[in-house]
Amino acid sequence: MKIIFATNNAHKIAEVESVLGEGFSLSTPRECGITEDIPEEQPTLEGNASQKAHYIYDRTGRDCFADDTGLEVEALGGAPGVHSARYATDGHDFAANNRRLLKELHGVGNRRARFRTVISLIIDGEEHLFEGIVEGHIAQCESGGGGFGYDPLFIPEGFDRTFAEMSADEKNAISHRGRAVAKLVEFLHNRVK
Ligand code: ITT
Repeated sequence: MKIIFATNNAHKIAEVESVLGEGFSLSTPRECGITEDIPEEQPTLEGNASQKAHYIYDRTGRDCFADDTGLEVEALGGAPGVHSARYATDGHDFAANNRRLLKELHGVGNRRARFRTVISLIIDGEEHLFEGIVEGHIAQCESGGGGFGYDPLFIPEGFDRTFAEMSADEKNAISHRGRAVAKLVEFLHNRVK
C-alpha cells in the first residue's frame, strides 16, 4: 500500500519509514508535485496534524497522514508545545530552539518534559487520530549527534542518555512518534487484512 506522509521534514520520513514495516511504502508531498510549505496554523497538535493531512488530501485525493509533535515542558506550563518548531526564531532553527530552552530552564529544578505526537490519517476520505507520548526530562546541556530538533536535550524516563545519543532504532522503539506510528500501523494492518 502506498501512502503519502504529509511532511517536509526528511528526518521524520526516515524515522517513519524504518518502523512502517512490510507492505507499506511512503510517498512525499514533493513526489506528488506539492513543493510549498504545508500550512500549520492551528492552536493544537491535533488541529495542525489534521490541517496538514487535509491539505494534502484536498490536493491529491489520496490516502495520507501527517504528524504534529510538540515538546511540553512542565515548568514552562507546557511550552514550547505547539510552537516547538518556531520557539526561538521564525524558521526551524534547531540550535537556536535548544539554546532558548536551556536559557528558560536556567536554575529551574523541575525539568520534567514530554514529547507528544498526534497523527492524522485520512483514508478513504475518513479521518482517524493516533497519539504517542514519551515522558522524560531536559538535560543541563546538549549531548549527542543523532536525531534532530530537541533530541540532544531530551532524556527519556528510565535512561541516562539523550535521544541524540541513541541509535535510530533505540529512539523509535520508545519515542512519541514511534508509539503513534505503531498505532497507525496496527490500524492499517487490520484494515487491509
Ligand atoms: P512538518 O510540519 O513538515 O512535518 P516540522 O519540523 O515542522 O515538520 P513538527 O511541527 O511536527 O515538525 O515539530 C515541531 C518541532 O518539534 C520540530 O521542528 C522539532 O524542533 C521538534 N520535534 C519534532 N519531533 C521531534 C523529535 O522526534 N525529536 C526532537 N525534536 C522534535
